[in-house]
Amino acid sequence: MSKLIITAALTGGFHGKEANPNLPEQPGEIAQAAYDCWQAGAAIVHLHARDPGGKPTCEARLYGEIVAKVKARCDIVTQVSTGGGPNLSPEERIMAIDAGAEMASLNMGTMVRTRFAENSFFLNTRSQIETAAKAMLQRGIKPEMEVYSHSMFVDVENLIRKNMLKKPYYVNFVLGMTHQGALPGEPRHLLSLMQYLPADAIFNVSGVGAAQLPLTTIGMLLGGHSRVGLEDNVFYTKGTLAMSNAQLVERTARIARELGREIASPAEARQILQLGA
Ligand code: KMH
Ligand code: ZN
Repeated sequence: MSKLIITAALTGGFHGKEANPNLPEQPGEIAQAAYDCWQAGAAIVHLHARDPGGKPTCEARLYGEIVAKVKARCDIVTQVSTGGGPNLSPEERIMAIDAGAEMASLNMGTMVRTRFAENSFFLNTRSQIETAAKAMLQRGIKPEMEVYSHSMFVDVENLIRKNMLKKPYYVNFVLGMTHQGALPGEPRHLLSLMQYLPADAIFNVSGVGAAQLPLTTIGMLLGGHSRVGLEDNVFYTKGTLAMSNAQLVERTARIARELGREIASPAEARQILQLGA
């Protein structure tokens, strides 16, 4: 197995400090959290931007400030979100790719929210996905394809067939979202989703809420990579809020070492994912 790439998802586009006061929202605290996660073993940082009032935004200037601040602190791989938040349109969300990051998320299908703007669409049509993939390819940005259910592999295959992706194809299984169209955070879904991975794909596992620890641990045993952080889960254990994103990264690194899986540095992650190739 390759070394384990740990991704830290610090902020997200939904809950904020009301859910956990340690969740970083503003550029300075996001850069500090990225640095702490880098020291704890994270090789990639998944970034969302918030305006001064804490509202999700994909404004390139603000995103650019965050990416620059993070790069000034350490060599962690920067990954911006094009998922944004429930208040943002696909056209607004794609602006994030001009923030100067090495990677960006690419959500591989449309779902309906059942919380946070209930019954609104998390819109990702095939043409929007293709437009985003082409824009990332032109900029040398590596997409992380966010896959929430089996049917989204139709769009993964579509991008591959149309040469809009470079190998290795990077798939992040996101399990446990409450959106209609997403799969619950259960190991059986992870095992079945893995059957759909195309050749030349590398996978990562993200679990939302209580699913984060068990699913990311199973994922690392299956040869995958792991994403943890307050974006996906604000608790350390049942009823106990996590002290920081770094605390969640430290635990995942500790578990991996106990399981005999070494941790990839940012430089090693760039090699494994062939960033900039
Ligand atoms: N909210 C996560 C569960 C994105 O930012 O584009 C999935 C995500 C998507 O992080
Ligand atoms: Zn995100």
